[in-house]
Amino acid sequence: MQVVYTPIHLAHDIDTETFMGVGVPANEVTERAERIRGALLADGGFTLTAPTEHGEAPVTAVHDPGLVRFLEVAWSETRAQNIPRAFLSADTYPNRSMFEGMSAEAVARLVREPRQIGGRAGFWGLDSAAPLVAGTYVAARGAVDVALTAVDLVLGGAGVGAAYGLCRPPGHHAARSMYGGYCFFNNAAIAAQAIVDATGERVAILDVDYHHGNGSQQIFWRRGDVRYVSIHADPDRQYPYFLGRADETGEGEGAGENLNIPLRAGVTDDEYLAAVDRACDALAAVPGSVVVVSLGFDTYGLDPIGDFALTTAVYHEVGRRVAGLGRRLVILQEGGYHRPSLGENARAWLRGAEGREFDPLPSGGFGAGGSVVA
Ligand code: OKP
Ligand code: ZN
Repeated sequence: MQVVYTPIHLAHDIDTETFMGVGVPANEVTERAERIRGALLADGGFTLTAPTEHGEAPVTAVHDPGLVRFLEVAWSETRAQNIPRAFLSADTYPNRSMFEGMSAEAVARLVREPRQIGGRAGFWGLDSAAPLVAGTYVAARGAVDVALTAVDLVLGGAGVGAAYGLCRPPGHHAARSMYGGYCFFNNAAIAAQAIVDATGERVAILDVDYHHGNGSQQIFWRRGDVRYVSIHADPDRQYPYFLGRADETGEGEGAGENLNIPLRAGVTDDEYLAAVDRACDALAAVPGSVVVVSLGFDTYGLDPIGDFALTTAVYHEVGRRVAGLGRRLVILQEGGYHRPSLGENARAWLRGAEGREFDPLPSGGFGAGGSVVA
């Protein structure tokens, strides 16, 4: 399988994030993508391909141009104001209650981007958990190019059945006009839109990251041409807290096109596979030839921010079942924060999707003595 990768992700180099106001070691770090790249190279069955530049048009097909402009200048604006900090996070968010009781006209007039960078970050941001540093914009654009190059490979007519985009930073929390949750641009949504535009077919997104992809859901909420199906931790106990429940099914043209499958803490391989089968039924019902997969490994039993109990073996089986849909697959990396297992879990999933056997490392999966395979 072809793996689209770029070292540009290294520019999004963060070591700290904030969690409930406290600085903590960052989860979404450069080592994640390097681990995966190392394990796939060591496997021998994967070929690394560099992305090609796709420009801004596919980004603004999905995102507000104002979000793009904000992300582009956010770091230099922060510098220009001599705000001493390792990364930018918002000062004030426009909480919905700030505008409570006002007419729609008043809200439309008053809710606008302020001038000060701490307010601008609040205007465009969901939370304080997506640290924005000097290289964030370049890396986020690079991740979009990775996703779109994976789309090119699959639509290219060379009979490619699946391609994997090693996107970093991830994307599924980013909405049309919002970044957050370690995500800046919604790689999977941009890919899905590009596939719709290129093929005129309906497209389905399967999101198997541990978290609900609120951004993908928002972008396609009223759309009849892109179905969003997600298996994730119940938002009653997990980020993003405010979306991801089973009764969110889409509206208008998109009514019935959004399927959320929230799961309890401690979910086992068997319970998870039952959810995958439900999701696959919903994907199989969509006419069209391509499925975009938002692939996360924060469902793994040892993940530091997840609470599922999945094993490496289940990823092979999930990949196998998803490939069993008989659709072309654009597989894009989202989360997964237990760094020692990331490479093996990705290798297992992608081998399953290719119809290759499960061949776990004798070390129990943590490969290369726990060091980054370069
Ligand atoms: C991004 B993706 C950890 C809080 C983390 C943000 C989670 C973003 C996950 N103490 N909050 O879906 O993997
Ligand atoms: Zn996640």
